Amino acid sequence: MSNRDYRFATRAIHAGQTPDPTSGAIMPPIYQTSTYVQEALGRPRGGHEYARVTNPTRTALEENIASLEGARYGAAFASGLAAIEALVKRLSTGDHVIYEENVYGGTHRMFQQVFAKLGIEFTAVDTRDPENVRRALRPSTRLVHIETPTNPMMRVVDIRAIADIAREAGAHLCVDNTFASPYNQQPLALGATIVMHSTTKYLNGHSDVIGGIVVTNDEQVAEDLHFMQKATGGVPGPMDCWLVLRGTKTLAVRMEAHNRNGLLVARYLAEHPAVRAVYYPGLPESPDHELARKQMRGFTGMVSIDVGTLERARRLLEGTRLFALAESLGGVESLINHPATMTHASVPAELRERMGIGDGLVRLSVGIEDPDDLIEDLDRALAAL
Ligand code: P1T
Repeated sequence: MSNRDYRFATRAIHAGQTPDPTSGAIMPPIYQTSTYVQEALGRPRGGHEYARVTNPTRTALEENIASLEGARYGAAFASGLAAIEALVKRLSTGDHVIYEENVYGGTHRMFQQVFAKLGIEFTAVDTRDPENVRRALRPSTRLVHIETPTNPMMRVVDIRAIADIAREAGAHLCVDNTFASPYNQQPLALGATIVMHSTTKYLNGHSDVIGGIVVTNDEQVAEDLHFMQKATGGVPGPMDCWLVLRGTKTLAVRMEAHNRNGLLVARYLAEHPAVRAVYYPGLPESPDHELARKQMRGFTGMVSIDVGTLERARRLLEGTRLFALAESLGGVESLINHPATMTHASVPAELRERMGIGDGLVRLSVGIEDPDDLIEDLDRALAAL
C-alpha cells in the first residue's frame, strides 16, 4: 500500500517517513550535517553531496507536506517569503504577475519593493471577482498569486474559477494556503497548479520555527524550485525541518480544535455590542460563507473584527491576558494582532483603507486552549471598550 492510499490523518503521521535504516529509529533523524562523504570521485556514499542541495530530514518534510496537499513534489525554504521569492525568481524581466490585493503585507512588500525594481510587473486586484483577474491579464502574465482566506480580511476567493482563467491564459495559479492549512483546503484538487505555505503557522503549529514550502504536480516547476534551492540557497536547516515534521503529525487534531474554537469565538464576537464587524467565513451570515463551504472543510482559527477606532483597538489589544499581543498565527496558543501597524504596516495606507484594514481592525489567531477561557478573556477586555 503506498502512502497515497491512506487518509489525511494517517499521511500526516507517516508520509515521507520510514524508520531509519541504520539505527531503526522510529522518527526521522535530524541530519545535522553540511556535507556528505564521497567514496570515490563523483561517488557519494549515500547519494547526497552537499546539504544546500539535499538533506534527508528536509526531503522527509517535503514529501510529507506534498502528500498532505495531494502533490507529487515539494521544495522547502527558509521562510514563507523565501518560498514565494523562489517562485518569482523563476520569472524574467518583463513577465507579469497578478495577485490578490489583500495578501500578507510582507508579500506585497516583496513584490513592490524588491521585484518590481528588477523589471517584473505586478498588478494587485480584488480577486473575489474572478473577472478582475481576467481583465488584468496580459500576454506576459505568467503567475497568478492568491491567498484564501486572505490575511487579515478573511476574504474567500473562488480557487476553481481563477484556476480556469489562469489555465486559459497559460499562467500558473499559486495559492498561499497558509491560513486554511491543507486539512481545511486542497487547492490542487480545485485546479491550482502550485500551493505554498508559511510553515511557520499551522503546519508547524507551535510558534517555534520560521519556514516555508512550495508543492506542485508540475514537473518543470518542481525542477526549477530544486534548482533555486541549489542556486540561490534559501533553504531551511535540518532541525527546523524536523520541528515542522513533528508539527504536521498532529495537524488533523489541531485543526479540528482550531476550527471549533474559531467558530465559537466568532459567534461570541458577532453578538457583542462593542464589535462593529466580524470577518469569519464560518458564520452563516458571512457573505463568503457559501463559497467557503464549497471549497473548505473547516474555517480555521483566524478571526478579524473591527472595533471602530485606534483607541478602542488599543484597549482590546492591551487588555487580553491569554491572547498575547504578537505578530504571526497558527500556533496552539492564542495571539492578537493589529494589522494596520503590525503585519500590514508596509501596505500603502490608501490600499489598506480600501480593503477595510483600518485603525479599528484587530486580528485574532484563536488557539486550542479551552474555548471558555478564551471567551472569558475577550469578554473582560471588551468590557473596557
Ligand atoms: O513569516 P514567513 O514564514 O516568511 O511567512 C510569510 C507569510 C506568507 N503568507 C502568509 C499568508 C503569511 O501570513 C505570512 C506571514 N504572516 C505573518 C507573520 C502574520 O502575522 O500575518
